[in-house]
Amino acid sequence: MPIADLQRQTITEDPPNRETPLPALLEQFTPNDLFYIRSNFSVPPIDLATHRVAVSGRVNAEQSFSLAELKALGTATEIATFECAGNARLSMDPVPAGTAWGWGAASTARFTGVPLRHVLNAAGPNDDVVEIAFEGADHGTLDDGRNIHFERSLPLETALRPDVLLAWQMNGEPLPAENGAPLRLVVPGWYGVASVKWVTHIRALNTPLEAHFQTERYVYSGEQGLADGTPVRRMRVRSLIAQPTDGEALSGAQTTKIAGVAWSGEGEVSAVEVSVDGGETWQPAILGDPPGEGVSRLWHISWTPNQTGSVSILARAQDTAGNRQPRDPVWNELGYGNNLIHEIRVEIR
Ligand SMILES: Nc1nc2c(c(=O)[nH]1)N[C@H]1C(S)=C(S)[C@@H](COP(=O)(O)O)O[C@H]1N2
Ligand SMILES: [Mo]
Repeated sequence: MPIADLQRQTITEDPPNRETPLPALLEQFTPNDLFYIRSNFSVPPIDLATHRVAVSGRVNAEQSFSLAELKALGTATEIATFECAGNARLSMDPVPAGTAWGWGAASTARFTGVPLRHVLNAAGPNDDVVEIAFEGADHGTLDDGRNIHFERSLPLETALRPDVLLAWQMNGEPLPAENGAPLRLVVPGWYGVASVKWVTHIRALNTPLEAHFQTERYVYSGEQGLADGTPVRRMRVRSLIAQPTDGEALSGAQTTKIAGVAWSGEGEVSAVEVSVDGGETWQPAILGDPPGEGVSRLWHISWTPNQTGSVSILARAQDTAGNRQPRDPVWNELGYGNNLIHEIRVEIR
């Protein structure tokens, strides 16, 4: 399908949650109008002209910055693949509560903004700082009645990484409203939740943040082999088949391309293997140029089906840290980090 005909699939309209159509992942950068959206609350109204970001807490000089003042601190561009930690939640058994993500809660873009460390250094964090907290303008009421803003924190050493940005541009365009305009955090390699949208307040803390979206959500609980409360951080290795798509009909005895993307937040993708017989046998895929750690890498194979009927295609990736994908979903209570091997079925006629 031509890219112009692709559309996001809306999972919920308000708050906006939308999946990227998988064929769009074959573009080096996911077009802005196809980038996935994950929001816990409604998109907050923000006056772009007067928007300021406050930096406070354990710093030498509390201050606030206009967008123009942030831009004057320096500009950098980073390519990042974002994935929601809840991606593929629907493939868990039983399906945990939470946004009903199929496979499309992932996208890649080029983000431009100021390295966060320049902003922090301008305020001068005190020696006792352990975390930096970020508050978004979005807010809402939880089931238990608490009215809160979206708030998350990063360990200080992560916040000071040179590739962590406060970004105002995505793929050379102003950040779309649903992706956090005018300013969002970008934490390459980490599950999307780290990349706080609509940032209004940055606080330097001398104790770890206790907040709903920090300690009650986006943590692994009830997963075998992991301590309860382990925070969701680096993206687990994953490969997705972008072409053909699940349920597509193909003509037999014709060569078709099976293509997709793979990434890992824990190393570089070192191999992708494809099976066209439901996982009995596997062949190595041809990998595209390495795009850098944490960024999605293209792969493909050519395939000439010599049978008719329903065929199951799978693709699995490995990374340089030795991580592989499980065939069966690994379950946890909140439905995070499910990097099981992607499987689709096609109909050969
Ligand atoms: N302020 C705010 N930031 C947020 C969220 C949110 O609900 N509010 N969702 C987080 C989650 S869970 C993800 S996966 C990413 C999604 O970014 P996107 O909507 O640009 O794809 O934003 C993160 N930042
Ligand atoms: Mo997410």
